[in-house]
Amino acid sequence: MHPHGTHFTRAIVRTPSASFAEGITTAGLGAPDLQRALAQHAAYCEALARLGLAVTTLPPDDAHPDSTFVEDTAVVTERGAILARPGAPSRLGEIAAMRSALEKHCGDLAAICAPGTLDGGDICQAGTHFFIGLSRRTNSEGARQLTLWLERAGYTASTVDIRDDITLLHLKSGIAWLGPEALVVAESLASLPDLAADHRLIAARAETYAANCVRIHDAVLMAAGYPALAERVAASGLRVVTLEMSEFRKMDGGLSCLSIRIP
Ligand code: CIR
Repeated sequence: MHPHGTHFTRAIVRTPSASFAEGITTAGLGAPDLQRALAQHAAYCEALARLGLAVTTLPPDDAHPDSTFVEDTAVVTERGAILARPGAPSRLGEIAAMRSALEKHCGDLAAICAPGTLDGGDICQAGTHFFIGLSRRTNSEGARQLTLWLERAGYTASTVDIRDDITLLHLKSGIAWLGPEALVVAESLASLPDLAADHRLIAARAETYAANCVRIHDAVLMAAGYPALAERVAASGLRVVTLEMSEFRKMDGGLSCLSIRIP
């Protein structure tokens, strides 16, 4: 048995659109190459399939350049799913397609309502507990609504305020729960008491990008090119699978945000 939050049967992804380079970014790494992004996306989907997940691919949506970052549009748990309400106005229109896609697999959906905002990238499931990042995208009202919903489902939740950390877009840009074996934490968040835990793996500043990784079954999907963290994850007993993420990084996207994973 895999711990809660690490076992999945299905994933929803969305192919990057021709407008991908017009999405929001602060990375300063130059424009992404669409062909390369498509190839990296295909390899990502293949990795999910190899882990046994049925992958549903939504068609590209030119009107929403950031729509390949599907994770931000919903929070899916073993006990139901809730639609998010992205904090960036240009991304609000991404929810409709996700609603139809998710309804097929998760039944009735709850939803975060205005004035709440919440990006799925701010939500980190750690077993039956959820860390909710308060960020430039997720406000306290969004966090409050999600907390109520999670508590009703029998989970616990706590907030982690990352608004002072200009290096991180979302909470999960800086942490990943890999099961009881390890909580990956970016060095810039390491002093936060909310994230004190046994078995922490601190990602050095030069490897912050790799702190956004995803455990699926006994494997951890990690961005390629960050050997120190990869070695430490492997030493915790999990199998590391690396994926090229350069074009998504240019658009501030982490590895987790390219999929919604469904238990
Ligand atoms: C945005 O700024 O919303 C997108 N360009 C990137 C979103 C990345 N999402 C994530 O890491 N969960």
